[in-house]
Amino acid sequence: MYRSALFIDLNNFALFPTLPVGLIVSAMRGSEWDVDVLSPLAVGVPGIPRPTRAPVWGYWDERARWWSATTPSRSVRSIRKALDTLRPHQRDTTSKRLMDAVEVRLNRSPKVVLISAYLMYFEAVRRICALCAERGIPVLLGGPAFHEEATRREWAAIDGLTGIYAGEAEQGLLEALNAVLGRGPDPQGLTRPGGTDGGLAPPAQDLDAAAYPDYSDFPWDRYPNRIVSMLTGRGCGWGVCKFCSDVVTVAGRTFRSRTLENVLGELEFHAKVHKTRLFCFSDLKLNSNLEMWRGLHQGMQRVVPGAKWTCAVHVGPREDEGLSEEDLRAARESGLVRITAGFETASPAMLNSMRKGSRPERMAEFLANAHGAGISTRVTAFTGYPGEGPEDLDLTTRFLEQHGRHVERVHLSRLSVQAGTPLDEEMRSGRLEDLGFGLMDEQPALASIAHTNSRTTSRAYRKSITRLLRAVHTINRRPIQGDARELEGAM
Ligand code: B12
Ligand code: SF4
Repeated sequence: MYRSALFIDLNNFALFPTLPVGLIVSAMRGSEWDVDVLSPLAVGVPGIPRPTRAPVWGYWDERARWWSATTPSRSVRSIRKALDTLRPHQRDTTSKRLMDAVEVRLNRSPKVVLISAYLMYFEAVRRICALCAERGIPVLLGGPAFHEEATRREWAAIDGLTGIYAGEAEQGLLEALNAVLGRGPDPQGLTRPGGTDGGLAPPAQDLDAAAYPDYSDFPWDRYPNRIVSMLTGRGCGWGVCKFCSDVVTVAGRTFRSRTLENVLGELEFHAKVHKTRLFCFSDLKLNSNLEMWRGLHQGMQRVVPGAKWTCAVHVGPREDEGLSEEDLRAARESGLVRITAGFETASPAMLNSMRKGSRPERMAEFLANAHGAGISTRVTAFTGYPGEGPEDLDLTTRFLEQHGRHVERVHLSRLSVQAGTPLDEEMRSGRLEDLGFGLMDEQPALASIAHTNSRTTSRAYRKSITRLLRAVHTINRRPIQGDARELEGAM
């Protein structure tokens, strides 16, 4: 039978099965493919630990990380890079344990190997391709971040790789499979080594047409809780933040939504099949489609009694964002125990410059309402946007000090410029040079661009950063509300 495939899921996230892999496997089985799924966790490779409560020394750890990442000293940066490669997750995806497991599966002679990978898994993919090349087995690679031609070019040079599919699998997967097996023409989105670039496949349109993801191959006994990842749509209803790489990825382009009935049907299906009532919605912003958002509040407990769930929302500029006190109470009653919002900063000037569409006072109101409704809140924020000065950081610090009682977790990171974003274009145009912001090093294989930001090296800026890190640490040291604990770290 030529329809036998090995699917290697490199996205080793230890809390729940990988949604895109479940979707693809389901589509292949529906087309009579015999698929063997290899999940690293199933063969004992631990996943990336997700952040939970900050340890006592967390503040000092964060200070050291911030300093080593922003110092102009190239030697410190390269030591940091070297230390990064020693982190356990980097070792694990290329570990002997995983490669041995790959060899065992390859010895069953699949006709094709599929790999789903984030860009940080280059080395693992290279090794797997080498093993496949020894046996003459074609390899089809896909993942969220193959949207840039320069990235595909770097990856297409991997020995033993037959093709990279840049697109949502619902749109062209079976054609791509036939093509790498030499049984059909190359569809749009399929890039071949040494050939011309295959571009990007168009975004999938009829999302209801896809079969529900098949999670039966994942190591359920190794997850701490039985969480199912759900997706009601693709892209983000706002979609214009200049730094946002989510809306330029293959599945993030343009906003599309499933129907409520289709989503409720899937919730009911997973609850029965996997005996669970815990759900993590991976939508970029679940309140993009208010009909879906409010429909979930009304329908959730009907289809899954006792359901608990978590999601991310945008506290944006629309008059009705679905986040009123009443909405959030309804959400809580439907089982929403933890909510995440992209806060980014409390500086109105920075928010405008990013085109974030949020206002600090609206964010404060949202946090108070969510907390008041009994929902555990988490916000994401980052420093280092072009033009940001100590006064902007101080606004964020003051906001967290003032409203911190309504926030349970803050995920604070440093800006990273991702290829294909409006910020990337702005930086390349030289328009940010006056702000001391410029390109340092292109990393096409990672779709990432290292940058310099001279403003972050001033004494005043560094002082403001330490105050901000302290405010974040104070929040992250607190224990989390009981009800949300089962979903802590899922996002
Ligand atoms: C939900 C999510 C998570 C969740 C769940 C992840 C999981 N493994 O299930 C959590 C919070 C755990 C998470 C963690 C991380 N994530 Co994440 N995450 C997302 C998010 C928001 C949605 C992912 C998703 O479900 N998309 C919907 C599905 C349907 O789309 P998809 O994954 O692209 O898959 C489609 C196509 O790519 C294609 N496809 C995929 N694989 C294959 C394989 C083949 C053979 C073929 C033909 C096609 C194909 O078909 C799929 C179906 O349509 C994306 C943002 C985004 N825009 O995608 C980031 C994103 C995927 N994450 C990213 C990152 C960096 C991370 C972390 C490393 C962050 C961190 N530092 O901790 C970790 C690492 C997790 C890991 N790899 O083990 C990056 C990856 C970028 C990259 N360079 O590759 C993204 C794109 C965000 C971003 N813009 O930077 N993440
Ligand atoms: S609201 Fe969030 S997902 Fe939407 S464009 Fe902005 S950063 Fe991206």
